[in-house]
Amino acid sequence: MKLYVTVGSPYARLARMLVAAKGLYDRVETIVAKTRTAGSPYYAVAPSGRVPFLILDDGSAMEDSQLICAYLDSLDGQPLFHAADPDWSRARMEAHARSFCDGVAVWIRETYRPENERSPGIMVHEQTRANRMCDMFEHAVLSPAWQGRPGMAHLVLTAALDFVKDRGFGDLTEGRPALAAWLGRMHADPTVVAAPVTMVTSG
Ligand SMILES: N[C@@H](CCC(=O)N[C@@H](CS)C(=O)NCC(=O)O)C(=O)O
Repeated sequence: MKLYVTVGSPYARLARMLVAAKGLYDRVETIVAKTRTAGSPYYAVAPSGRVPFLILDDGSAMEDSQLICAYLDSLDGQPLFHAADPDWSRARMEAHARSFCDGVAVWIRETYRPENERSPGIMVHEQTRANRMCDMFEHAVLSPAWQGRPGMAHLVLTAALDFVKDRGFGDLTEGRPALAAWLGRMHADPTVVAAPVTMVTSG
């Protein structure tokens, strides 16, 4: 299979985390895609132009980190991050984490625009949302579910928090000791360590 990613995308990092956690390096070739570029050859592979994007062995294509992660986790019949039966408490956690990640992606993407094209209103809106949600996470991470075995919610929240910090927009765990301790634990997790925020690539 071929997994298309970019170096800094938090969504692509989730797929990379799954490749690491499930030991799929020999089955999945990771390729850095050229996104957000007019006429990129990547658009012939992925019409949406987004990452992550997975080409299966039979040539069929799959996009969206949620679907790709569930698929990669299912391959050996022993999912690590997805419950076989619906687990509503974990599903709720993941939805909160994804909502947070979607917001920070909009916020940071806005900063990629030339300064005179940025919307200060959108940036403030997203930054405020991110802070509100981190206040919620500060309490939530003390619960047994967040303290327990990592699931997709844990990976998504980690990828999003790291993305903001890595891009130079601050440490959202600052002043939030429970969230900081929780993230510290996640950074010690082999899954997270194996798929760092940015990756070294030969291109
Ligand atoms: N909901 C999608 C979001 C994927 C996404 O927005 N990826 C961004 C990178 S963080 C992207 O590919 N951007 C390229 C573009 O907008 O053209 C997922 O979970 O995979």
